[in-house]
Amino acid sequence: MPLNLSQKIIKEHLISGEMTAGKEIGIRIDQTLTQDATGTMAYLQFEAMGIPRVRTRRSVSYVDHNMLQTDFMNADDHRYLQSVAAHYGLYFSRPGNGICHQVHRERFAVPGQTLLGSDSHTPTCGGLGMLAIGAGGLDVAVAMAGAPFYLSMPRILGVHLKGSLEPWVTGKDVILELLRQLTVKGGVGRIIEYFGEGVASLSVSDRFTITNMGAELGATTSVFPSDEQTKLFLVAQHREEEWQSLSADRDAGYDEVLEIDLNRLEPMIAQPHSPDAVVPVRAVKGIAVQQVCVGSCTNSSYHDLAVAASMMQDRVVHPDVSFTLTPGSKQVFEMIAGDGKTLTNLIAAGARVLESACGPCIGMGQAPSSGAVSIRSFNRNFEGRSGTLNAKVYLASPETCTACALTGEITDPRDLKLKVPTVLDPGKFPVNDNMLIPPPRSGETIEVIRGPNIRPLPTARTMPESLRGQVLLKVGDNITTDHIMPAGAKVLPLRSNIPAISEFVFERVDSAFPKRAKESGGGFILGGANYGQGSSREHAALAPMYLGVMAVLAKSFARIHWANLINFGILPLTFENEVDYESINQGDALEMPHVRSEVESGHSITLRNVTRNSELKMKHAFTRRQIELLLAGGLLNHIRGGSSGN
Ligand code: MIC
Ligand code: SF4
Repeated sequence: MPLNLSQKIIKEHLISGEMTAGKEIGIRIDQTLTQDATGTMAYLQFEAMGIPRVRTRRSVSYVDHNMLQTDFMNADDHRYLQSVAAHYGLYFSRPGNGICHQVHRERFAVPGQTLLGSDSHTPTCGGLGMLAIGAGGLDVAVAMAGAPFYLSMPRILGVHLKGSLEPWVTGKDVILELLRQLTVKGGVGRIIEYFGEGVASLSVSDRFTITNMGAELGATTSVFPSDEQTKLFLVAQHREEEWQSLSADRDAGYDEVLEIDLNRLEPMIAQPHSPDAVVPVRAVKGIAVQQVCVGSCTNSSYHDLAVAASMMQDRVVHPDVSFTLTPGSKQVFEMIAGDGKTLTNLIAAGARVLESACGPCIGMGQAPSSGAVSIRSFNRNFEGRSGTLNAKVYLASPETCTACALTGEITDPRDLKLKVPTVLDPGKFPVNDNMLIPPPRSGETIEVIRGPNIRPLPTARTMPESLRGQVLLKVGDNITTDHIMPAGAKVLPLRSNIPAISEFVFERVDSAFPKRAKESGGGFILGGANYGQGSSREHAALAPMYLGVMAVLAKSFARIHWANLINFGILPLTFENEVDYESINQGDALEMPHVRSEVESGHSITLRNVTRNSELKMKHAFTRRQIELLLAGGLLNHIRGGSSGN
């Protein structure tokens, strides 16, 4: 039977299950990545498994999120990560070496291999023909231990690309158009596979932008064929031997197909506060802009920065605008510094060049002024994520961003009538891996150094026969993990300290939540559709667990968060009858009298609303493996209990 590319890679890595959409499969993981904000937890969990050395082909620990060192906490975490990497046999990418997804694509991604990363934008490497999936840190820790990664077999959505992009239209506009059409829920349970004659016209930088932001569709991952462009990129990275040609079989089918005519696209922009609130730039032109940021793992390649610099040449940033640029990696930084014009032009134009890291994307500095309009080349514009609650963040291509920085208002770059920048990637990138520390041959004697901010992992209790508690919070649709567990410069340093970080759970939604949860001895959360979209941060499950949350009752869940809840022993349940959502209110006392036996034996769970004296049914789609985890109180308990957990 002819296979599409996703099926081919999955088949090659399949350890258990069959490739039928919706059925659980287990796949072998070749590579893993972590970043510092999720990595400390992942390595604490890995350590708890008692395995002497990682069992993957390549595992890399990056430091890119928690880069502001305003006290000892982040620096201590960096030191812990460096020592733990050496001890257990991982590559360590030092702070300053760049954003994990940018560095990984440059130095490690291999077409046809699998990658599991504790960051939701791990699918970026799908731009190079990899099957790259984001997951919670605990799942990544388990993969580092050599166990398979389990997921339900996604549906494969084929995106047929036709034609080629017009000047000033970019990969960012392709993915923004897809977000416009499919919304932030449109990719859930799907792999987005690109095919067709339009693929060849897209540079690998454009492909990476598209696969990166496929995360915003809620997709499991996105993947491009590995072709001549891929080869050129790997040759330029001095890694030609890792290239292989990969694409779907000629007559392969897809579960669904969508067509995009690249020639018909125009510059697009996502409006506040969701990546799918997309309109053409011209529809919102003229809105005054106070900040512009080019960077993040979506758009911080050499190409992106060189285009911005060429547009800024002999011009100056508009007086009302603060314009920041972030080179995605040290390699990109060296290139903009070394080509004799990019960095010089940017500095001369008044741009603020930041260190290679996530920076403003995760609220690590550069919070906009009150009520400011900020135009960013990033991938997420959730409310408050920038660090300023009432800022209005828009997402657009580096070209559109730079046009706004020049004029001080939202501007379609085509309207500036500038010469179209011609930036070609060099035939050879400057490769200097001196900030990547390879794993030592044996790490046993290397001491793992823990600072006082690294606190022991909290443990979950096994599932009791019945659960009783009140609805601690009722929320609507599309609640993000940024709502549940905010990031930013104040909260991120507490990622290794669950008791401390749990004080911030739902801070921007209802700051009294942690106190209420503790005083009531735990309880339930009531959610709408697509609950937990966005980041892979398992703290959005771990911290609520610490506060006593026993179950989340929602209309539907985002994949990674759903898996994280299960991993930490919190029941994610959906309504048998969605209208029941309306009948439950915050503060209602609920009871699941036979939850343990019902989870064990079927798919339906009885929920009593004690306050309203009514009864309804919840359901779940757990596999046998997940049921065992839940009964044990989560994956770590399950592993410690003697079973492999997998
Ligand atoms: C994000 O973009 O939200 C993050 C910060 O990279 C997260 C990971 C995290 O919360 O540490 C992600 O996307 O998974
Ligand atoms: Fe970092 Fe932003 Fe990318 Fe997340 S989305 S990995 S915070 S640059």
